[in-house]
Amino acid sequence: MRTTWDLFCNVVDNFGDIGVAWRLARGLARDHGQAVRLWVDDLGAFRRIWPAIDPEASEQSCEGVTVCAWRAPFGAAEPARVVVEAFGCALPGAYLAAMAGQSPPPVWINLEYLSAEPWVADHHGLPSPHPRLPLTKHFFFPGYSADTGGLLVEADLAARRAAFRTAPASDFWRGIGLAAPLNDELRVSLFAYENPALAALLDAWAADARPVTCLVPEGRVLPQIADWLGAAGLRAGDTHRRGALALHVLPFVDQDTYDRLLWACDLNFVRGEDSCVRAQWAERPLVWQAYPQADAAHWDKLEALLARYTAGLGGAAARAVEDMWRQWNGMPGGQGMAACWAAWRAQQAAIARHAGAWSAQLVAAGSLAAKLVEFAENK
Ligand code: TRH
Repeated sequence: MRTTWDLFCNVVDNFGDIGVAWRLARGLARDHGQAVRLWVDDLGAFRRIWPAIDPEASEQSCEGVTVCAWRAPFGAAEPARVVVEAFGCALPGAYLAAMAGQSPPPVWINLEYLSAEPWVADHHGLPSPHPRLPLTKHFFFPGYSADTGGLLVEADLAARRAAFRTAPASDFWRGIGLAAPLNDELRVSLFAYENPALAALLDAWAADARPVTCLVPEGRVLPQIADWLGAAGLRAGDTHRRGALALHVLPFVDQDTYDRLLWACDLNFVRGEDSCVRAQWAERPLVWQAYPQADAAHWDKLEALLARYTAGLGGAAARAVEDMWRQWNGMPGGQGMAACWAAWRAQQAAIARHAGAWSAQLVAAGSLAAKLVEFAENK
């Protein structure tokens, strides 16, 4: 049944809020035939991940979704049957009042951040009655097991990824201005926050016995890389070589092209939430930098995902993954990046095999959009 949905997204910082909200909106519209309105308060940030977005338009249609500028004061809008606030962004007061005036009231869902921690399953779906209004909000937790809200995944993701793998790799690389990799070359994508471990990682790549090509989308790590190179600054299109390492700065690309970059690379450094999930679907090894939190709560998140991810790996390969992720996230007790990189390199083949198996296993968590539709229908 075609149901109306309003999704609200407040862009706090970075691209994760809009990245997740846009992927969900597209999935609900395309894979589930829902009528989706997406309210976004920063269309400029949205345009970075989806260049077709017009940052000036109050309302526009894109990929089957009605995209609305969320501005203050919020004008009159009839609430949809299902209302999703992404990551606890507070709904406009006038809209909330309009929801309370409906009979029956809309299904109201707060989409939470993704975590692999075990407590997520116990909290998924819990209701929270509004203190004054006749409305109940439900907490919807994405997660890595079947008893959570699952993961964002499109119905045709596996087919698109398989088609990509059968096309000549050189087509993709040419499209982003690069030659196809040499036989013994390692291609790495690097999407990261500022990171004290970065210089040591670049040192390790420059000292590698085989060529390492690092592709860095424009963003927060460029000043640190420029410092390491002794360059005045970096921008898209720049290329630098140090020892075995070739560094290319890429423009920030749209979400679908970024997916293809992840599918094409041998190793992906990712961060936050959405790119981490996309790297897992890519069937390629990944190193995750969790979004840093003041009380180091992100280390718990990191350990929880590591525990799941390495469970089916075992032995030296599991240790190499654990050590590398912990070192990259600044956890105490590591043996240094040079040793981590050497160990990771030695286990690369096993880690690469595991990446494919992990991606296949991940399907059991279920599709977040499908589970959200089912959840809303049951309410
Ligand atoms: O940008 P992020 O660091 O977002 C973070 C996290 O989501 C974090 O959990 C949240 O609390 C914080 O924001 C506020 O990382 P993330 O989640 O990977 O989002 C990046 C998005 O950008 C993702 O949808 C992929 C997309 N992207 C592109 O479209 N093109 C690109 O070139 C790159 C590098 C990324």
